[in-house]
Amino acid sequence: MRLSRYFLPILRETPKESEIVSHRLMLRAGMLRQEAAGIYAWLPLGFRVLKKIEQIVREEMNRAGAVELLMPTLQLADLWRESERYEAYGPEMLRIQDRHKRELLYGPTNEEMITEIFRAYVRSYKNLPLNLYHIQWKFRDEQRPRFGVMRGREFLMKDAYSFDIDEAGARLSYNRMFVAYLRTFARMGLKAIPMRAETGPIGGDLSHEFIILAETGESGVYCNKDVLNLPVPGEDIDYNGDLTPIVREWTAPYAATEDVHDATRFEREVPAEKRIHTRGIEVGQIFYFGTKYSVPMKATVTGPDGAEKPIHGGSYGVGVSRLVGAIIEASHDEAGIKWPEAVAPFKVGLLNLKQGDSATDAACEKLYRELNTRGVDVLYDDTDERAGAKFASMDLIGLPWQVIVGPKGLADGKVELKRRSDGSRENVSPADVLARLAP
Ligand code: 5CA
Repeated sequence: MRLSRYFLPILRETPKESEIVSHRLMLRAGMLRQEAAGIYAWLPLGFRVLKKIEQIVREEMNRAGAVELLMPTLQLADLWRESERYEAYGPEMLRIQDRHKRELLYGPTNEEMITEIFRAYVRSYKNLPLNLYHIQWKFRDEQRPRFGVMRGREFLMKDAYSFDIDEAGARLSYNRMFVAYLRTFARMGLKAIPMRAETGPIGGDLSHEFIILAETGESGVYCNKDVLNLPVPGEDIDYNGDLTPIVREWTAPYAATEDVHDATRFEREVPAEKRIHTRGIEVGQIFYFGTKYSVPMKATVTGPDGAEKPIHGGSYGVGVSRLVGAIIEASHDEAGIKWPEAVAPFKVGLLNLKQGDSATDAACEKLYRELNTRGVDVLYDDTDERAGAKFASMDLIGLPWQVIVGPKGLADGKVELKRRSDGSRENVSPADVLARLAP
């Protein structure tokens, strides 16, 4: 992509409405535009990151055996009356009427709808276990939308729903999602800690929140430092094998959100030097809620003995749009964002320091063409901004690599290769750039 043809409205000034660094950087880097409180337009750079995150989530869900579908954003109120959540959900639910005066709502979550789909088609335990998911916009009329995409009103969520014949089966499904979440967040360069958590309006008695430690997080959390160094399962993990040892290892060190924190246990189990009490960002939450929806909504299957049984369910959410902010909170410096390569909007920024100079233009065009041919995402700054402004913009938008092409270096056959994560720089030939960035 040529910057001169792109749409990247960078702000030089710090926008005053932003209270935390990720929100500030997303606005400054031209990723996001607020349209109403907690409702945002995703500008091209932000949209690229959102799609990268979504794709990682999708790949790890598929690997764990979940099946993707897509449910609508609007739902019928009557469906929620069946589970008795229509009144209970309260003012966070956005209620809408159509021209025929039918009551609709903009879905804050999809337990009811997926249960309705399940019961329409699945009759036998032989079709279980089943895990269906979608990645869809949700709406929650939060009392205090804030911190940009961290607590929005409209936000993108991945929500998966598991169906099993009994509790034992449902716990295996829960474990599969638990492990898939460890992998998902690690692939984004994050250390997400599973913590025991409250279940709130989703219900049930078994739940973990996946938390990124950060001072700017909204939840108070307590944990044992040991949990920060546990190994994340590799991509060869067998989801049909026994995952209990992994779940056990990850749930052995104390880790709990403040809602369920047990101070006596914390002090008894965790030596003083290993106690962490800080704040965190909840990037995902998983629930086992048994028959909470299947009983009132009559979602049953016939078991091996021929008897009808209500299915045991769980639901598993990831805050896809919140993750964009969470990753920035975890990875930035004074100059701007530092994208982990897996979620970066482009892998490389190519800077022409003297646009209009025939030698630098030719070298840049050649590199741009060759990188593109090899499938590397490049943002080529071919504008006639001065060098200082180009450096500042590139650091701000945080692409993992910068290739800096100026007349002085070129005279020696060299360009500069800068790594954004640690600021390290090397003078290399254009051929080496290709070898390094497009091996
Ligand atoms: N039905 C369940 C699991 S699918 C559910 O809705 N869980 S949830 O309420 O915990 O939401 C799942 C994830 O969505 C959260 O972990 C969080 O990362 C994200 N999320 C929730 N509310 C918001 C919000 N207002 N803005 C941005 N992300 C949010």
